[in-house]
Amino acid sequence: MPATNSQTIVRAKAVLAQNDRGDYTVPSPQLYPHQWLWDSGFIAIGLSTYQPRRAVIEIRSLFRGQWQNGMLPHIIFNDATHYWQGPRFWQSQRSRLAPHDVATSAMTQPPLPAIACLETADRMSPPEAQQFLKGLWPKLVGYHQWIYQDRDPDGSGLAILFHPWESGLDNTPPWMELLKKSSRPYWLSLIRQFGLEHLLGRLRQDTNYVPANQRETDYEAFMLAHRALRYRKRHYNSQLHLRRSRELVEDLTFNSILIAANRSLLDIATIIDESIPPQLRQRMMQTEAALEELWDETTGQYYHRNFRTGQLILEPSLATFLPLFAGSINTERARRLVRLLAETDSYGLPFPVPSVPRTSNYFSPLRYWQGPTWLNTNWMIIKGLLKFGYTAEATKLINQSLALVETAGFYEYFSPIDGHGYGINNFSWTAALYLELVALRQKLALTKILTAPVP
Ligand code: 9WN
Repeated sequence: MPATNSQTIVRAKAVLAQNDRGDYTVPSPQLYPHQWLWDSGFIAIGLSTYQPRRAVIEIRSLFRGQWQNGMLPHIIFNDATHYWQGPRFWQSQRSRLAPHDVATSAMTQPPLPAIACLETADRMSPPEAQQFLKGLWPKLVGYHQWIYQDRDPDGSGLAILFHPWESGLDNTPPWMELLKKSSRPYWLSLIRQFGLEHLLGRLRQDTNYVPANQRETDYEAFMLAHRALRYRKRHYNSQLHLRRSRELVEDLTFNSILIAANRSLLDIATIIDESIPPQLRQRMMQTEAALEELWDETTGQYYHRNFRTGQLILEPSLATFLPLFAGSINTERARRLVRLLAETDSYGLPFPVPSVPRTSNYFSPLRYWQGPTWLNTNWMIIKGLLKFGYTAEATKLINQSLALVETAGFYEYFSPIDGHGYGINNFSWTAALYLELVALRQKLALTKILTAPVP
């Protein structure tokens, strides 16, 4: 029996309270016991629906981890030891740019902060919002400047990612296709050749909490770790890594979110009467134009691009819909994406939106970013549909997303085939975005009433 909307609201707030560590919220006390960058963005958006001041604290605490060059790392560690890729794995002190008082990872994640700041400020009184946004302004600008200086050295407008962890969609097929063809340590190749991947599995901690068939494969997990260690070996010298690494990706997820974040930054500038440094503004415009280079006319979809070869990685994933969230694409492309979203053999499954279309060889309804439906990507697609005026489609997806949680619980992800919950339960962004989607549905309903013609 599905829970009612009001019961689930109460439970969502309880999940967030349980996972609250005072200044920030852990995604899951068992599986992810530290602070993550884009998680805290989504969590703040959910918190802002009923506790905007707590949302402000959530966002501010992300900047504890900011590196001297402006980078926001994807994880800020506390002293919890049961995360296998923790401070000892990263050793952020290998870089002189890392903060001294807190251990962090050494890569970023999709740039949610400006988006979360704007969403939160929208739910605060104007003077409080001004104070909050003004306080964070230099740090936010510093982060966006870092993205361009460090990750777009040739000035193409598209940010280059070093690792799929930076995209937030760890084992997404476009990255896995690239890494499959990449160089790997000889021991990993031998293990694969002799079918001994299960031995690697014993070294993992994530599978203590979630069945192995719902996470990335052992081989994928160790490929990901290996790639991070390569960067560590270079002491997180990004210039060196850009020169030497072959696996560099102009990632569609990251760049679409970057455009949305840049647009939020522009709005924040207007609210607090600040101006964006001219060079940054110019790069921001370039990203919007350059995103179109990731479009493939034949298949009518957007893709990731291999930075080294300049070729699109023609491996489908739900990232194709995120240019809607960016808001910068033309209406004809938006129309084609909306049509694709409804295709019942690929994305229009009973519990949408799957992270990979059913037609893909990678598709598995319960394996992490290779099939399941996630609430954060649904939220971005919903916002994208609204940006292009597809209110009926957005409302339908809001209802489907809320029903998923009401029926299955606060799981990390859900089967797009039968709606079952998988991954860890009581996952923070599922709870937070449930609350956000309830608020969004109310707002849409109100707008409909207010704009209806008077009889
Ligand atoms: C590695 C915390 C994070 C999310 C990512 C998700 C997963 C970590 C992991 O969990 O990644 O960063 O251990 O697998 O893929 O999107 O931010 O919820």
